Amino acid sequence: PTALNGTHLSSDNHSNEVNGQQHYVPSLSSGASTPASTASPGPVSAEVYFASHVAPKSLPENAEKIRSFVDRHMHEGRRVVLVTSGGTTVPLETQTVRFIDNFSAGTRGATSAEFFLEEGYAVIFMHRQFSLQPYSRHYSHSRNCFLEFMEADDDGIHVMPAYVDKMKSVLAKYRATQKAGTLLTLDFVTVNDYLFLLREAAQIISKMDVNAMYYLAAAVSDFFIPADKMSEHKIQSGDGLLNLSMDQVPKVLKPLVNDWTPKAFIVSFKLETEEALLPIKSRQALKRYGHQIVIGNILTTRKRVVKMITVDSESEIRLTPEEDEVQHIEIESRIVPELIKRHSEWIEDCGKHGRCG
Ligand code: PAZ
Repeated sequence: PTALNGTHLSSDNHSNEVNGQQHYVPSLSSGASTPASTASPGPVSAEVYFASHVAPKSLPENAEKIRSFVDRHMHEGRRVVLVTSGGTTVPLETQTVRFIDNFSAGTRGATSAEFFLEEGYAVIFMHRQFSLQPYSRHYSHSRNCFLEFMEADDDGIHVMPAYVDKMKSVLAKYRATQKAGTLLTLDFVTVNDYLFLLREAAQIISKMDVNAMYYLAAAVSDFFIPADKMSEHKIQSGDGLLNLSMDQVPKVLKPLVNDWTPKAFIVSFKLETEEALLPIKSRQALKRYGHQIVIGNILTTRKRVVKMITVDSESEIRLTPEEDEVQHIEIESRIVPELIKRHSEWIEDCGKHGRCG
């Protein structure tokens, strides 16, 4: 889902004369819900996208970090999982004042990363800047501000006794992960940052062969404004309505599966708000991209129910009200072990048949 804060969208294309300057004013075209929109030409290929967009400046430095992380853990015989987390943005202007955001706090990704680490995986945590992160997530949310857990007296500052056990346990895991060097965090903001970083990471991780898993929980924009059509400066509000026309973001799962990292075990997420659409869209994705699992979730119930869908199976993980509300079990503690089991089967099958999938 996509939200545009404070900006009204309408459905006619036009360009706009502001202060004698011609500004590109995009128009909204999101299919059936916008009857006046032009017919969709479909997404450009990933190849065309990468050839016509500029890579983020941080890419070479991040590539180096990924390379040495992967080399080290491959050498030490660890499996690697790339977890994507949080939402991507779509800027409306090159000098960005406004942008469209995608819903995701990063809870799914950050929580899952902790469980992968506990199970011995090395984790590349590719997350939206300032979204939740493993370990710190327990205290960084406004409802869980760390100041609420502290008290001060003449001896200094302390954690309040009621919270010591939990904080000690989180801190111990955090320090152990730091010591082991099993967590690499990399951030993105825009969908462009995300696409370039994912491709770069996948091409490096591909040397892990079947020992790599992808856990694609980020909420990635479906529509964007191509660089050559974007307004350089802040779009002016003087003329009233803003009309947006957006292209479809290329479907990079296909080259990810087929070209960038063909032997990895790939899990994607599908978020819907209509229950009936979830299995249909999940199966469509599996068929279209040929990866191993889609985890389907509904916006309002995502913390207690998910569906795991493969080409020939469908199962559900559901927390009971007792588990959810009283024991505060996190559903990721059930999702991750199940995926690790399936990853092991994948590795075994690939070894037996000499080919994967
Ligand atoms: O980060 P969060 O816990 O708030 O939300 C997680 C999620 C719903 C974004 C994730 O589980 C998901 O479904 N990601 C894929 C979204 C999509 O279909 O684009």
